[in-house]
Amino acid sequence: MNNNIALITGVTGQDGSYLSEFLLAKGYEVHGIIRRSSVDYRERIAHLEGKPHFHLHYADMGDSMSLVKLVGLVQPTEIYNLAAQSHVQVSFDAPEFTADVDAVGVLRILEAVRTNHLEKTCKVYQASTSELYGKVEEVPQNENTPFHPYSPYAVAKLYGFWIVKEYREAYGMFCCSGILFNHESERRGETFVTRKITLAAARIAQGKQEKLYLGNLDSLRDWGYAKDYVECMWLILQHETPEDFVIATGVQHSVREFTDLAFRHVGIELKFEGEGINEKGICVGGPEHLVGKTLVEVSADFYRPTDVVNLWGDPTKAKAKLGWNPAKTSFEELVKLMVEHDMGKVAAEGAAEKVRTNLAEYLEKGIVK
Ligand code: NAP
Ligand code: F7E
Repeated sequence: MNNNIALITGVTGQDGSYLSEFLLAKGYEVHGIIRRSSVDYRERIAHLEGKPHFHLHYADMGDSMSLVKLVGLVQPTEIYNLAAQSHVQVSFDAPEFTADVDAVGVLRILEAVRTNHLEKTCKVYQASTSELYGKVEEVPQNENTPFHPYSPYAVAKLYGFWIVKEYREAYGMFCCSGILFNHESERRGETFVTRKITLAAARIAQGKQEKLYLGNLDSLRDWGYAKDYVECMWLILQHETPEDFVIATGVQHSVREFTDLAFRHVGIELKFEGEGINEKGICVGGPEHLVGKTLVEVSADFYRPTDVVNLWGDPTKAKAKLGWNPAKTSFEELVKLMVEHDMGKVAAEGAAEKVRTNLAEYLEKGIVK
């Protein structure tokens, strides 16, 4: 009998797909939660469907009954709670839904474990976030830095963090939070800033998009590679004691720097001129027909009511206690692998992929944030 049974909420997401691959390679029986949708959204896990040790079940983070029943059926030894409304800007538009899934959803998972009397046999990993530091009170941020959440998303995630800590102390459960800083990949959702940039750079280079509109170019992030970060989720649950960990690279860059590098990789040199809402990225090198053109503009549509602008993680504890290597994939390698992937993806896009083209157009015009 296999004693390694994982239940992953958010299995269709960026992290859920990489974590599934990671756990299957380790010999786990992997169960994932999916939601019914009117369109196919299982692109990231399509290659895993049908594999003997990979199982999908319908449930929803807003539906306690479905979670209790599923935890009882699967009898997991490890739960990875990755499901969330994970877009910070969207959380301003849908704050109640965000709170229900990202805050109360965590409680529902913990209670599903207790209801099935699995407190002593099932460990729980909670996908926490650097957004908890929000309007930062210290730079760089570590496990002792005070929290100052600065969006409905972050406030909901703060509840998730504290309820996990509470159940650990009240019921002796092995449940912990990974406080993960931004992590990206070729599977990143297309409305997060990195993927929006790499796709736009590829489309502009191939003549399929005119311009890229962005929000705050000064915003600073500690960007890592999602594939490296899922290993840490597993390491946190293998540690002898349940503890919370900051997972980050320890290196910080601005949105402007990310943009500059992504465009460089497609052979376009940008020069940024102006300030704030008037800043523009002008092509000063590359294909002749683009030189002199403004390829990047700032749009107020992508500014947030409150924005987190200085995230920089200190992964010392994860390095020392988990033996995790935060420098496995550098910022430069990350940008390169995302751009190379998107150059291939855009080249393959044709008339048959009209839906994707529409999304690109909506993103460009700020209709979809
Ligand atoms: P993602 O790509 O947006 O995936 C989110 C997942 O949650 C999707 O599988 C989504 O399912 C699922 N989900 C949303 N609402 C649900 C509901 N009501 N019931 C069931 N499933 C639901 O996010 P990610 O980047 O992989 O991030 C994974 C987790 O880490 C999230 O909790 C996020 O908040 C957190 N986090 C992410 C980062 C980062 O930089 N990526 C950093 C820190 C923390 P559908 O496919 O059906 O929408
Ligand atoms: O924004 C700025 C924006 O949406 C990063 C989630 O995975 O990581 C992610 O949240 C920064 C922000 O990610 C645009 O204002 C400028 O300062 O890529 P993002 P995020 O908000 O950091 C954390 C750790 C999570 O937990 C979340 O789940 O970039 N920015 N211009 C823009 N952002 C977007 N999306 N689009 C722009 O055009």
